[in-house]
Amino acid sequence: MSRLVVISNRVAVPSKDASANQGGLAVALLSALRERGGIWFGWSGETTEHFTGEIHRAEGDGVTTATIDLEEQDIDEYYNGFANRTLWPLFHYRIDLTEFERDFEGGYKRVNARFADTVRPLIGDDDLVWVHDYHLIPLGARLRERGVTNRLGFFLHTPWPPSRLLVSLPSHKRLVEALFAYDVIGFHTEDWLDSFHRYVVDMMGGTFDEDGCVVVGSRRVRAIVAPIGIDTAEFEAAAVSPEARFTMERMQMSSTGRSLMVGVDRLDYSKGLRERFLGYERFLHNHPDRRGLVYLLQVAPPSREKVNTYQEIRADLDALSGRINGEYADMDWVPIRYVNQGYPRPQLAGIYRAARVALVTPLRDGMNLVAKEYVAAQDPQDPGVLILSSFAGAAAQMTDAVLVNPYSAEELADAIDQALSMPRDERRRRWQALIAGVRREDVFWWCDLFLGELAAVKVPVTG
Ligand code: GDG
Repeated sequence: MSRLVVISNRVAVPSKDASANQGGLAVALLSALRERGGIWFGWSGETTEHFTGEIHRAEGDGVTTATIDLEEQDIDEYYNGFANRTLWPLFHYRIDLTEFERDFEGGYKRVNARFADTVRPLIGDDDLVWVHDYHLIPLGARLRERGVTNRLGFFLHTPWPPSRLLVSLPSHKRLVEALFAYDVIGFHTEDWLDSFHRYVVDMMGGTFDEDGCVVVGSRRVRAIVAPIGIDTAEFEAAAVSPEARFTMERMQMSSTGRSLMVGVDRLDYSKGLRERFLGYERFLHNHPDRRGLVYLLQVAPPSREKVNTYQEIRADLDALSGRINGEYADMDWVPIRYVNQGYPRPQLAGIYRAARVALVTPLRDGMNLVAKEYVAAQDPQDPGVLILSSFAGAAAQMTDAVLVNPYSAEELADAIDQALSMPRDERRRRWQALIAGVRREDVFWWCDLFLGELAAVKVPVTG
């Protein structure tokens, strides 16, 4: 079995501590690395005055990580710039928030070249190389230029936007051409894959060969759908752990007789928090009889705080939650508990289990793992209801959720009413269908699917 080299912007630190805040992706990649041997390479999260390319190696729990420090300017232009001010909003259909700065692009190119220079000597002849996410799209091409002939895979964790949006990026052609350095490219859904194929056919004259690979000139690439899952078994166990039980009791004690609805999202405009609050406000307006009997706990740990739009959304949500609470709260009830901190995973599992309803309503999301975690954490005898945006990648698999258009306050209000009134039989029927999928297509399945495709590439591309 070939060794694996995983490359992503940040590297997960291996840990045996179950309460460590490790998501499913980290768990799956670490387990693949343990099984195959290899290295996980990325940015250390630290800055340095002058980039040296010095590699910090660490061994832990059977996995080797290798990280590099970047300069302040790199982080401004590459991470806070091109990745999170240009590509992230553009890939989430938000041209209005997309910033087009040449400097950002310069930084993006420079950091991808720095990654290529430093990781190159760590790649052995037969290694599978798996690059992750929009931060590192050109990395494959930079590695090819440095003589890497290995099988190279790329997985995009975000949506792939329709061509009409993508072309607003001045360098869109170069970005897509760079993807042809990879052998396999993975997307979460058919929708994102279709948008990619359409771009390649319409804008680059691409065709398909007999194996279903897309061909442009002398280059061909296999683009596949590989929907990511969670570590379902681990999450189901976490939901009945003593820590989760304790959390549930704490939640129940603080809200006797009231139904909890939960939202858990990084504080990000793509997650539809503003629209969710407005939908909930509409629900309270439309259903005076329900006031005081339900509350929304929104967990929203801040992210990307150096980017202006993230500071703005934070201020906006502070004001909006304050306004809704001011309008509807009573002496013994507050409709929204809005919390800007994260919780350890077992506590999170307890919160999910205590919640009668989950509101997972992003305006656009590559997949959305919270939807799957919520399902995994439910009590099979008395499960809660998942309200899920049709615009999350997860909606393609989770068709037994209550699917909504997150832009419509009325639709959200109706969905909340439907979820709170749903009889136990229907809740169980929907949940059983959902959990079957979440168990079958877990994160290990996803990892095997992608690596299986990559390992099956017959002749590694040369040069
Ligand atoms: C990107 C794509 C795609 C959140 N709050 C806490 C906490 N979290 C964890 C959740 C979940 C993870 O963060 C968020 O994952 P999502 O999938 O919802 O969203 P992104 O961060 O935007 O991830 C997304 C994903 O990549 C994988 O491909 O699904 O579409 O945008 O696991 O539980 N974890 C803990 N405490 C918190 O308070 N421990």
